[in-house]
Amino acid sequence: MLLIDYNLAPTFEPQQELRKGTEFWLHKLDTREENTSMNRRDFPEDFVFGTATSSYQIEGHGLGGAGPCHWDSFSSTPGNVVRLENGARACEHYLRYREDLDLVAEVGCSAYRFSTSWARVMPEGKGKVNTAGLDFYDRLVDEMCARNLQPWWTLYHWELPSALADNGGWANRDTALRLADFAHVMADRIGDRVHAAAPINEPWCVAWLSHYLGHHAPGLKDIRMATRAMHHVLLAHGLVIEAWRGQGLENLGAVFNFEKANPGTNDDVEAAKEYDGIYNRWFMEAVAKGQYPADILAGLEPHMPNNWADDMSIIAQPVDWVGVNYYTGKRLTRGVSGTFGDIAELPPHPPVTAMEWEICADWLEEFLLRVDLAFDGSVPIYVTENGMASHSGTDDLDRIEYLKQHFKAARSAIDKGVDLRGYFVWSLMDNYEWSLGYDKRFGLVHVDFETMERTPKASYHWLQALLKN
Ligand code: GCO
Repeated sequence: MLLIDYNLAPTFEPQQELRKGTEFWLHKLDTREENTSMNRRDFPEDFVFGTATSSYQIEGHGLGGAGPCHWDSFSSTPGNVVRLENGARACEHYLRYREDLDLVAEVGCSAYRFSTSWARVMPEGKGKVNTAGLDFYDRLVDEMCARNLQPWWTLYHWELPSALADNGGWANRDTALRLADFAHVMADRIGDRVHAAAPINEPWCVAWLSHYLGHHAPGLKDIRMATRAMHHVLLAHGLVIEAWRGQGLENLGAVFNFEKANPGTNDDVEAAKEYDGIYNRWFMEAVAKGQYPADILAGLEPHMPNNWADDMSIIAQPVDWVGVNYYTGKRLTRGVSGTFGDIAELPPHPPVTAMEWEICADWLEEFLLRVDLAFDGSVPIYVTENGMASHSGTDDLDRIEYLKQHFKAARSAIDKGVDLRGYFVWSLMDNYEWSLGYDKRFGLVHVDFETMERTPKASYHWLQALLKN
């Protein structure tokens, strides 16, 4: 196995040659003809291909007796979400899940990554259960099994019940304990059929993005709340793993999101290192090694909850696999010199996606190698999310090219010895992209948000040809 010593200090890459702008990039391609350049046999036979979604983004939170969650109130507060859009209707997957699972099966995937809404199952976050909610997930899992799709379950993908938000949400340690209760109730019902499970989707988003940057619910910008959330979300991960093991569940993992931290200039190496520490190292090192990176802890320690170190053994329980959610990287500089966490982003280099996210498949390969190294090469890895938002409608040649490049990067990581076992495309269909509402379309399948009609895009057909080849 190739070992790379990242030494966790990013290096500055001068802008020798700007990658080509998206338009030029697209002109070069006739991706449909190039279909043959990649094929299913490039990956091991038992390699898992899947698509991913999350509950609040697709189900229609207004359906089926779900309780209010913090995304409902955050999105109804002006300035937080474009056009005050929310997930009340979303893709109406709650009603159309059979049709949606048909689409996953027909594209040729063998797995489907979904999440369970806490507020749908426990409208108050604890105690009384909404039977219709539990029944929904029971049917959903049955329908996956009926289509030979492995159910890949994420317990929590961000819709915190409002009753728990009222008590301080992730800044309150109690929320971690309550999540473990929810995990237990859910696993009692669907644990016998799920193929793999992870407690939390993207702890960085739950903590830093939502409590320090304020971009996601609850929209806080408070270092103390953020620090507590940084720890409690990991504690929740550990408590849920513990609860599930106690119930006999197997194949339990952790899903992290990663972003390449590039120094904007030669003077920005420290800023990039700090960004990398908060974003990439904090969560991964806590789970892999049971410790927080010292440079980041130095900034956060004054705000850490009492006796936090006692929780590290719960957090670092062994996992059976690690999920990598990867989309992009940033070019960073220091905002106010010397202030912890004050890091500014410089413009991305083209090509970029509709999110203005720089496209670079090499960084995916780098993270796959890095995660492998962090876990001492001992844990299977899955790409649990990767994909792009595009404005190109159903003729999404850009998405085909994006996926092709990233599949190749994944293949290359396997060649270098990474035990990569699967790849989930984000996302099955266009959906609610959080504070960016319904404009940012990540789907392999187009959704008309008026009629709810689903139309497979060119990328869907490309993937189908690849997987059935
Ligand atoms: C995330 C989430 C998804 C997003 C996707 C595109 O990474 O933010 O897992 O809910 O929709 O990543 O931003």
